[in-house]
Amino acid sequence: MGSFYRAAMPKVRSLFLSDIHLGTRACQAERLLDFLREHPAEQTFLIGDIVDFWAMSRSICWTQAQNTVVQKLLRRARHGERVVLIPGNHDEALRDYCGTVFGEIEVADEVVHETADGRRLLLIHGDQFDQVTRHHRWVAVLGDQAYNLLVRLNLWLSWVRRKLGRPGYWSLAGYAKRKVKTALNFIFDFEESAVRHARERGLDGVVCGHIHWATIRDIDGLAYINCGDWVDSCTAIVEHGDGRLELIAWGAPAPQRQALPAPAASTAVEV
Ligand SMILES: [Mn+2]
Repeated sequence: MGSFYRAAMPKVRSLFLSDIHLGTRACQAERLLDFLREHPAEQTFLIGDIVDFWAMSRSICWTQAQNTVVQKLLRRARHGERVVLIPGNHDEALRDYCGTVFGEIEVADEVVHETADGRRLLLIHGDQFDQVTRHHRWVAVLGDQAYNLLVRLNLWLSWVRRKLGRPGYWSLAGYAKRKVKTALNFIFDFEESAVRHARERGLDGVVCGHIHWATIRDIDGLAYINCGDWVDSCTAIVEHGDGRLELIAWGAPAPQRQALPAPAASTAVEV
């Protein structure tokens, strides 16, 4: 019965997903199922952190919807769609299986994908480019509103310090701002490193995940593409029949996110 709808729905050429973080409470499995239903594809690339073994070692949250996500992906592979799993750092246990096939899903460390318009893109999770905080927790980023709140909080704090007779001036907002700058530098370093790697390999660009910040950008003539995540922003990259790549935000109700030149702070999940 589902096949009727599937036949009616035009297939996209490729689907790129990353950072689904199955096994965590934050995973937006229902929205992903909804997205998958609307986007049959000739090939599906799962670009890392699909199952969050790190989080699961602390506590497991495995819902029916998450189960269905796995079933739907296996079903795609069974029905002749190409499905490739590229492990990330949260599912690095699967890296031992690179080069093998299970349930008709290929497991690979990385893939060089050629788009319909002939561009060669490196598909890789991206933790390999995360030099700054490679083994550290993600830096939470504060938005404008939080910043304004801090400015006001700081006025109060200064008053308290004066009352207590503490000399000097210490800016809480300034401190927060430096933290944000550090986080942004981290992202720029990551993007540059990814693109540099693709260039050294003679490729036209890179499709990755890991930092939970979806984008399609041109960096020095190369394509930098990030799939985003399914714990907060619910984003995916789609390749159409003509090779055009599109970033799809699946019903993300966050207009303030655009005003903020920082990644959506994924509260529960570290990269
Ligand atoms: Mn990751």
